[in-house]
Amino acid sequence: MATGEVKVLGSWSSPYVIRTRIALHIKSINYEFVEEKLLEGKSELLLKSNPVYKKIPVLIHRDKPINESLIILQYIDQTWPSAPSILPSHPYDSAVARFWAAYLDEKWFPAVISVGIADGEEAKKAGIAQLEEGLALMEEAFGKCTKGKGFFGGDEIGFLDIAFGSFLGGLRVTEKINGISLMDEAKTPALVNWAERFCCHAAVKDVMPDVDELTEFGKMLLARIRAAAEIH
Ligand SMILES: N[C@@H](CCC(=O)N[C@@H](CS)C(=O)NCC(=O)O)C(=O)O
Repeated sequence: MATGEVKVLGSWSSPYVIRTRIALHIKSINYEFVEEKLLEGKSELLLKSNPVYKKIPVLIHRDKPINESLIILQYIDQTWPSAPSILPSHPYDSAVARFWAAYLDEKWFPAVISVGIADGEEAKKAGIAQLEEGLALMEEAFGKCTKGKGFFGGDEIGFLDIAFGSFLGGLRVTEKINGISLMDEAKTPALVNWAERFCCHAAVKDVMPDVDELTEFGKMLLARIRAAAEIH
């Protein structure tokens, strides 16, 4: 593939960017990674490529931008349809995977952020309870999706593995900062084994951020969010 044909605008810490990179690795697609330094301001290329949300990731394929990580995953799967596929081939399995991915984005990950920026113990407790409830749902969903295999996608990493696995860094940071254990052997044994397999996978291991580094970054980001909330 010609150099410059595929570009990813992103940053090392973003779970949504990690999704895009894992999908490209699964399909063995070479790409150029263009690091966006969001805290220092957004590049012209980002503003031009994602004028609606102005967010990363952006996948640029043959000079055309594709936005929104879950849409990018589907685009990658359709554009490079050779095995391994990312979305389940059966319409029902595909619908279930997309349902849980939307749940994680709309409900569960916002609870991770809410724990980070919680104002007081009560708000923090409520966020943690939401996280635990969500993990219990995902443990149950894993049992149904995996059909006795290693991943939500079966024998190989699929759409829901990528959507959920990209949030493992944020979950571990939350556990570390708060001195709590949320995904553990006692509560979610299947997810613990799945997470270990996922993080060791060849398509994943080089893009999963180091937990200590992500914790430092997360603390700085949360402080900025809190400060901004106090100002406005
Ligand atoms: N729904 C989007 C979320 C992307 C997102 O929130 N990206 C963050 C980085 S983790 C971002 O670009 N933030 C910049 C901003 O909000 O201005 C997706 O799935 O791609």
